[in-house]
Amino acid sequence: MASRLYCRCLAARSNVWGSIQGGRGLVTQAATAKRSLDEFEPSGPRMKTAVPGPLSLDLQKQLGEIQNVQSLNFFCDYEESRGNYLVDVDGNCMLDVYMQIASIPIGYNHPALMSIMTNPRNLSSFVNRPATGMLPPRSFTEKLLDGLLSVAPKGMKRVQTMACGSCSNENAYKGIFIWYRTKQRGHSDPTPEETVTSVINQAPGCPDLSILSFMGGFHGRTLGCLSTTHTKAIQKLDVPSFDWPIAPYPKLRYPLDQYARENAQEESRCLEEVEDLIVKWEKKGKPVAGIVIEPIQAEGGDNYASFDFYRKLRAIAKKHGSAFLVDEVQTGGGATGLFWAHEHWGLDDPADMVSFSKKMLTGGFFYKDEFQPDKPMRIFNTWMGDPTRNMFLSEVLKVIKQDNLLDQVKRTGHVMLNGLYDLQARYPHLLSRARGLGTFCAIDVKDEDSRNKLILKARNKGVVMGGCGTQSIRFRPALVFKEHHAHLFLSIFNDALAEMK
Ligand code: PSZ
Repeated sequence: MASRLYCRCLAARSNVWGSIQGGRGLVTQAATAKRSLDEFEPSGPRMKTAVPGPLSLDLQKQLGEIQNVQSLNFFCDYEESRGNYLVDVDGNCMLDVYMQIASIPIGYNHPALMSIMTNPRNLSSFVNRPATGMLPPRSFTEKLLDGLLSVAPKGMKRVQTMACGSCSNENAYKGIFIWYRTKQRGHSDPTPEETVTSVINQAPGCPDLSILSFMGGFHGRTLGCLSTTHTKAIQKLDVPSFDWPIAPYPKLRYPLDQYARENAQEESRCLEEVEDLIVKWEKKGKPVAGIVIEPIQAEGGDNYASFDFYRKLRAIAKKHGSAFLVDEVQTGGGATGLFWAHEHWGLDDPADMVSFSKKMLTGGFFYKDEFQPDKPMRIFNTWMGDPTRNMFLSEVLKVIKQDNLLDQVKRTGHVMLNGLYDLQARYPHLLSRARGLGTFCAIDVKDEDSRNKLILKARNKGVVMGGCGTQSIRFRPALVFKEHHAHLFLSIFNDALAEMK
């Protein structure tokens, strides 16, 4: 199936690329009728310079004149990048197991996505970005049904698109607060006092409600979300914050089977603390309207809790009348082997809201019926997403289905995790705590400095990886990352490890 798809799309695309690019790059490949992912992309990394190379450094200097470039790694050549391989401006071709911070679902320049761009019937969608809350295009509902709602988590038939992960969570929180106040009042009509005070940031119009979050969680950097983000000081420093409760997230000891009893106790301790905090904040006059949590704390260091922990947390939210919001911005879209990571938990009582972005290509959140405000423009902004992103997502979902990519993820994830176990046995002084679900894997390095060195070493050997937490390396390949890519990655990673002192 995969080969047929690539063949068809490349052929369809070749003319357009030919006229735009004068026969360079992708067109040359189309002309020779490459038939599969393996043929579409390079057979392995190809390094010409250290990374960043001279051209990257030059461009970085230029950009540095107009903005902060301290987070910049290197400049990329997206036209030349293919599948699992990212090419930089110096012509280095690298196997990408980080994929733009976990946000590329089916690899670079996937023909199915290129064909959306080259279809002349889609032109007006790209040229005229609509205010979808007021003036959506004809196909808007159909595309949502065909795309996002075809993968809606259990218990949810409604979805609101947004631009990015932060604004998805930000609006989900607002939906929770509106739901909570409507529930408290018994209806949604404000008193005259509420109406007046809301405009001047005072109670009762702006009530003291809270969202409970977890230490080590990351939910975005906008002002509301930032109050629920607790990863690094640099993300929070100097910015005012809400006084909202922060619960401890379980710190599990590895290997898990060896510490089953201790870990279960640790999870119970955290759940007790959640209940205590809910009671405390209620007493303080800032009731917990909602609980937000990631299925795996990603930015915070790929921290896991058991499925049982999450089921119990869901029950606690219900017991106290708090909404339960699962942030699947980083975990959603298939990388854990199921489309949504929280499906692994086997909840009887579904979550109330699920937010997404990254691999879903559009931000947004699914929600239960009762979380829909009954008045217009309570959850609203200019674009509320982008219909062209929904078009891309529909294609991605087709490819996931046609090419059985979730099974692929499970198979590759198996190779990755076993390979990481082997490496940690071979380099016990450097590596520990290999962990993962599907290809959503991570490993710890002995300290932050060694972790950073290892990432740079591997990059110069042709593998792009990312860090998370204080000393972890996280793996976030695309869903088209196959077993042979995993073997290749493990071998290069091994070479980098062998050179570490
Ligand atoms: O440093 C940063 O701002 C980063 S690096 C990776 C992310 C943010 N991830 C974004 C993210 C996320 O992982 C979870 C679980 N929730 C929300 C967000 C925010 O999404 P964006 O970045 O699209 O606003």
